[in-house]
Amino acid sequence: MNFQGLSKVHTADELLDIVFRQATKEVSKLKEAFHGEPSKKMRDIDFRRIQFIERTLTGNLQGILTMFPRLDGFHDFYKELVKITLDYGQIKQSLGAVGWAIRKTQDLSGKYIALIRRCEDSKALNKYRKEYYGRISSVVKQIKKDLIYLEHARWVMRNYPTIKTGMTTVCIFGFPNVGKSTLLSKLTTAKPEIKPYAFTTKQLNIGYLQEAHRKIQIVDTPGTLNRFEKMNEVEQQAYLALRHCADAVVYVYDLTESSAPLEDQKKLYQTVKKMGKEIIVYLSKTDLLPHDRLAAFLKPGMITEISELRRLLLRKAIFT
Ligand SMILES: Nc1nc2c(ncn2[C@@H]2O[C@H](COP(=O)(O)OP(=O)(O)OP(=O)(O)O)[C@@H](O)[C@H]2O)c(=O)[nH]1
Ligand SMILES: [Mg+2]
Repeated sequence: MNFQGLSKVHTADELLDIVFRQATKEVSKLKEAFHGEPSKKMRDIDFRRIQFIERTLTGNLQGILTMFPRLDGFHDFYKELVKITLDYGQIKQSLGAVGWAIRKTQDLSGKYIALIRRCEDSKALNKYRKEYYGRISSVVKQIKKDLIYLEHARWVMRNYPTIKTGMTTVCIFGFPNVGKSTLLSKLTTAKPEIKPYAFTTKQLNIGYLQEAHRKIQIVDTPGTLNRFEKMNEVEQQAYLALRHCADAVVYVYDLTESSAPLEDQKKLYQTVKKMGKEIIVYLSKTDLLPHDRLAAFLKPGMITEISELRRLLLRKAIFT
């Protein structure tokens, strides 16, 4: 899913300003066109003014409803992501309020168009016009908080990772600083931030490993500690990707222990194992390891070479 295309939700004041300003411009064009026919001028202009405001305002509000993806249709990963980053109920309620404002604008416009049609007197026309502007302003102001919340939701969603939920996906998982992002950068063309300290990655980094017609999605996760009960938002994202998107996991061990004691890394491995996903063990930083240290840990199936991991992953890839 791709949330980057969501466009700004205006505040109530901005929206009214845009709509009324455009209406004023439209009216001055009409005034020029009707020059020389003062008798029909006022009523017709107000009639068209209301039609224009109705069209512009409902068009704008409808745009918000169309732009926001339907939460019910979300993949589980994004549903859960919305739940940890936003108030799911509030989004639904705010979208409902926008729908209400559209209907109310249509009702009011219909009502005032009917009043103006029958009106012969310019004083009454002025009164109706003012009333109409006031009532439309009040409708939009009633959804002020909803527009603010939807803009907040859009802003949060824009930073969501774009995961292709239909593609075979492998998550790189492990303690902070073990070399997960380095691995992603070696397997794919992705250029994640790599630093010699822990907690460098703060969101999911995504890359694609492709060869001929085979393609696999690789997700580099923020390093997580073995504390599933008290995860922060960043760690929760890593966990959600693992749970809902991963077909397999590449678990990275750093035997140099420059990142974490081996015992802690083993414990995290056991926790991940409980999720029931296929796990491929990759040993990083082997260039820094004495040969006997590596030999003591190495078991069949564990991978130390990028080329070997690449081959194994490509065998799992989907055909494109
Ligand atoms: N010598 C050597 N250094 C490595 C290797 N892999 C990673 N490093 C170094 O280890 C440090 C951490 O690497 P990252 O790839 O940022 O580690 P990470 O697991 O993504 O870290 P977080 O995002 O903080 O969880 C960097 O200084 C890397 O250059 C390796 O195979 N050999
Ligand atoms: Mg990283």
